[in-house]
Amino acid sequence: MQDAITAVINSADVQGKYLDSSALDRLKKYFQTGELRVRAAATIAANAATIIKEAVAKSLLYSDITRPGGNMYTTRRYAACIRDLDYYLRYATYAMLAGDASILDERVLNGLKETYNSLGVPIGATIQSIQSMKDVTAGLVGPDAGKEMAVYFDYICSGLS
Ligand SMILES: CCC1=C(C)/C(=C/C2=NC(=C\c3[nH]c(/C=C4\NC(=O)[C@H](C)[C@H]4CC)c(C)c3CCC(=O)O)/C(CCC(=O)O)=C2C)NC1=O
Repeated sequence: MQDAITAVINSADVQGKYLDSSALDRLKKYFQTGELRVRAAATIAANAATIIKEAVAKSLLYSDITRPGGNMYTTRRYAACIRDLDYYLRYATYAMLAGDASILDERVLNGLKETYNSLGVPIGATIQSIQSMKDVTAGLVGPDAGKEMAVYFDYICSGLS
């Protein structure tokens, strides 16, 4: 896993150089948003269950997915879906704190699309529910932190599609 600091340092190190001004700007931006990131992570942690519940209500409930024949039908599969959404929210929060998406590649997206395809988990509906989490989260943490979180929710969606 990388973070904004190691990403900048590793790329300078590969070239055997000190940090140039654009690398320093990136670090400065990251440090300036530190407080914002920590506050957003605390708010998300305290409201995770609510965020997921509202996102599910907006995107998945009352659709064919929750009826017989749908992939969320039966308590076991419904619970698996909620658990997956909790993974996405938690790992997007880690990535937002780190200011880097690499943790998503390593721990979430690796092999996920293949798993979903082999189990018949609908990817379009999954993306829709992640987009709903993005909206609900932004409503809770505010537009600036919401924009930061959006980067990583979108990253998961493009990794799935
Ligand atoms: C931390 C990284 C990580 C991820 C991301 C993860 C995902 C993941 N989701 C799975 C299943 C599943 N995922 C879903 C999810 C959904 N079905 C829908 O219709 C909805 C659209 C959607 C929820 C948004 C369902 C229903 C299953 C069970 C499918 C089945 O067994 O038939 C499985 C198969 C094994 C299992 O059932 O536990 C994995 C590996 N596991 C991990 O360790």
